[in-house]
Amino acid sequence: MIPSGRDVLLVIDVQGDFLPGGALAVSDGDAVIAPINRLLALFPHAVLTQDWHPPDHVSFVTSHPGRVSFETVPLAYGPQVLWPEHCVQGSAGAALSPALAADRAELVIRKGHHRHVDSYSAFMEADRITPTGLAGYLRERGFTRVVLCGLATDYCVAWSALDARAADFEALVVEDAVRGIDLDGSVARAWADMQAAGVGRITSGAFGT
Ligand code: VGL
Ligand code: ZN
Repeated sequence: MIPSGRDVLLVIDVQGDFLPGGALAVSDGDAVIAPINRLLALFPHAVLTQDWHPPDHVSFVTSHPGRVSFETVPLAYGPQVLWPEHCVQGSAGAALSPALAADRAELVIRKGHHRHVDSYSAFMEADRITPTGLAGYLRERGFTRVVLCGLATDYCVAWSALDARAADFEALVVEDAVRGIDLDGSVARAWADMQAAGVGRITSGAFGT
């Protein structure tokens, strides 16, 4: 399959803190970089995201004394997993991986920058009412299909894919170009939720000649 001018590659959160050695390292996370770089060379249009939190962000365990990482707490907008501090604005861990062939990307969306609201999704913050603006951008550019890859399968990739469908885009997740965090079966749940929402599953080898 050759990507068309209506296709956009959406590369989620390939940042130091999600890669081996990072503050919230995704197991085998660096394995996504080679297939993503191949896709970046093939797709005429690409958008990247960066998780981009203020130092006192509500998703950080350090903002909730007495709690531990990976615990879920109720917040005004719903349940929130507490994470180790990660992707703090301007920090080394928040930088895109230098191994990522990011130069041709046309837009970088930063998300999670509101102190009191998390944003796994590239489209909509966790309060489910604050848009990032990405849907409008993609629509105005004439894209109809979003091809997703990056980190992590069960959080930012899945939430972005589900919101792409909710915003009426076709959505495909590249299964060999994602890796998950997997808290209590969250990877299997994410794939089931995505399938139910009409998100397609594909391999990077399907793109090209
Ligand atoms: C992510 C947890 C917290 C992700 C971001 O990129 O999937 N996960 N912040
Ligand atoms: Zn985050």
